[in-house]
Amino acid sequence: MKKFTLLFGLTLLAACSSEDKAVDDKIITKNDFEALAGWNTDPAALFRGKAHSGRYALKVDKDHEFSTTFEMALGYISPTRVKAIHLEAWVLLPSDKATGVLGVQVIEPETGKEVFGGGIRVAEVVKARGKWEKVEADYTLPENTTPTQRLRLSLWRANASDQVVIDDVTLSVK
Ligand SMILES: [Ca+2]
Repeated sequence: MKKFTLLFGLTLLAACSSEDKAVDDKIITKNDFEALAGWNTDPAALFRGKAHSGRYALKVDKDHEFSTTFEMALGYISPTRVKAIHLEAWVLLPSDKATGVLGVQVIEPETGKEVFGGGIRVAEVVKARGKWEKVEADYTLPENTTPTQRLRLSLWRANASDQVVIDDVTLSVK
């Protein structure tokens, strides 16, 4: 019986870990921003209140032109070339004065030169005001990217005079 239990446990463990791995392989970053405040991140750069998950989210407003930024070398994301990516996030626009872009870029590490740029113009996609809404988009990356070039994701205020809030962001390899 003891042997059986052990075997069953091991099988279960193996099943769980292989399943987790299948999911993790595709995800580049997934953030609910709950554990970010104070970890080298100015708490004032985060939204604190009724977030989509928990009480923290990412924001831009009249005092914050860009949000805290995700950045990672393409070669670190995947040993093979990243051909396309999928972005999804939850957005809260309090009013029509909230615009902003959830932007994706590939940049040269030394010069910061943009080799690819895309993004979701949230006010054009999100219909509701004062309510969380999901947005998503796919991007095909250029064929000549190199492993040292960096994938960057951030929220930009554009010409918003009201705050733009995003939560539960997932960026994955498509
Ligand atoms: Ca959150």
